[in-house]
Amino acid sequence: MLVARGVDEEAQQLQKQGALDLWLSCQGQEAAQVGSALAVGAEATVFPAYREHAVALLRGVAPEELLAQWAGRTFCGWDPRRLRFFPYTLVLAAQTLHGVGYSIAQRLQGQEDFVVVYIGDGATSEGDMSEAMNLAAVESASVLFVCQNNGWAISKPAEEQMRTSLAERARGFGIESARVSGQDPEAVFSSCSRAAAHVRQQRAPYLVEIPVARIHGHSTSDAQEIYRSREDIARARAADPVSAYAARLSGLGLVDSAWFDAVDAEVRELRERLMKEYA
Ligand SMILES: Cc1ncc(C[n+]2csc(CCOP(=O)(O)OP(=O)(O)O)c2C)c(N)n1
Ligand SMILES: [Mg+2]
Repeated sequence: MLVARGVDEEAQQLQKQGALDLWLSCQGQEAAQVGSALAVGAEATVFPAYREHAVALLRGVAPEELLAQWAGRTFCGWDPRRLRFFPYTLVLAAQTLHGVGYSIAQRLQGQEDFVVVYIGDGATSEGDMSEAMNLAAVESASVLFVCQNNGWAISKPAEEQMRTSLAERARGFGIESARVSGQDPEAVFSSCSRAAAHVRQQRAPYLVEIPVARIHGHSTSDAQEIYRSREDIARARAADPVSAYAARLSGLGLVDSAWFDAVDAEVRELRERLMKEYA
């Protein structure tokens, strides 16, 4: 979570300097991403949206590779097949059908068919998501949908896009589901571990909805202060899962200042590498 935060901070800086064209921050969503990515394990094939930077880093995407697309150097940046981490998909919800189709095709060929699809709350309004959920349900596809609900589709609040939770909507398609706070990585890990076990054992889809607090604007091209109240932004900052989890582990005596210093040094080195490559 700390490494993802550092890479995200550096990418935002590089965008300000003009080295990147755009950056979509994952700050506030690290616990949801790390907890879910660790729970599903290395065999799962992941179909991300475009903000899953902590998942990408855990799958083995190098920070330089992660930034390449946003510098306009490539359409992807990493090897999707080797890492089992598909390219970021900016066409909202297209990855849901890619993921379900991939899982079905893998099963037909007798190959590993466990797929994880990440999606935002706003993108679930796309027809593709409904098609993907229905197809996954009727084909009993081994797909885990992970919806990070950060409450916003750019400036459109989630309350204006849906009348039920995503977890409830999934059940309407015949997909079992759970809802777990994205504040605590361990709670996310437990919930997603149970969900992954369900997908593997039942060979059936599952959806986990994870409410998260988006700390920054939608992207570096967005000024969230225009449409979002100061209190709401302050609440998101105060609920920061990275500092909360760091404080909790310190309080329990599980990590000490030497451990934090070592992580800091690792993050500094990564940031310097990124500066050299892109600035
Ligand atoms: C098909 C399509 N329509 C519209 C857009 C423009 N767009 C980009 S991101 C976004 C909001 C998505 O919100 P959400 O799914 O909640 O993801 P978040 O950015 O909050 O992580 C929109 C409308 C797009 N990229 N693709
Ligand atoms: Mg959103």
